Amino acid sequence: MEKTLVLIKPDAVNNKYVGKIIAVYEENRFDIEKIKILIPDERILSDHYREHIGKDFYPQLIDFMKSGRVVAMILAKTNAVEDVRKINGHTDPLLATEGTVRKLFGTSITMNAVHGSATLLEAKREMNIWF
Ligand code: 3AN
Repeated sequence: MEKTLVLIKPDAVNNKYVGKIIAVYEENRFDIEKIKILIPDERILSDHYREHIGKDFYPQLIDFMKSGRVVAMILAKTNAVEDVRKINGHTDPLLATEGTVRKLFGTSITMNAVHGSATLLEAKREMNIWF
């Protein structure tokens, strides 16, 4: 079964959307293989977001991600990586399709509620970082 990493970000945890967001993945037939809640440190985040180091939004992104608790999950299903990306929606909640997690629960391009791995290779790399 294909696996991918999903993070529920501090904005969504603070807004008490964890249950609602997990329900969306379960309704889409994902199995929760692993789950934990943590406040990520700089080391985890700089590894996770290494492709963005040096970009103008990077400091803001890291400050936001370490500002509170994050729910990290490994979700499993056929075609898990692509399906999570579809369910999550566009990076910017304003541009996300109706019904997607980011449209429903995100508020800005930084506070966009969830992360899902971009590719199978990234999923393997990110699962090792968080679990
Ligand atoms: P996605 O999570 O949709 O794959 P990435 O990997 O391009 O998006 O970006 C990682 C995270 O960095 C996004 N989830 C978002 O929070 C933040 N981000 C990306 N682009 C911007 C931007 N232009 N301004 C602010 N934050 C951004």
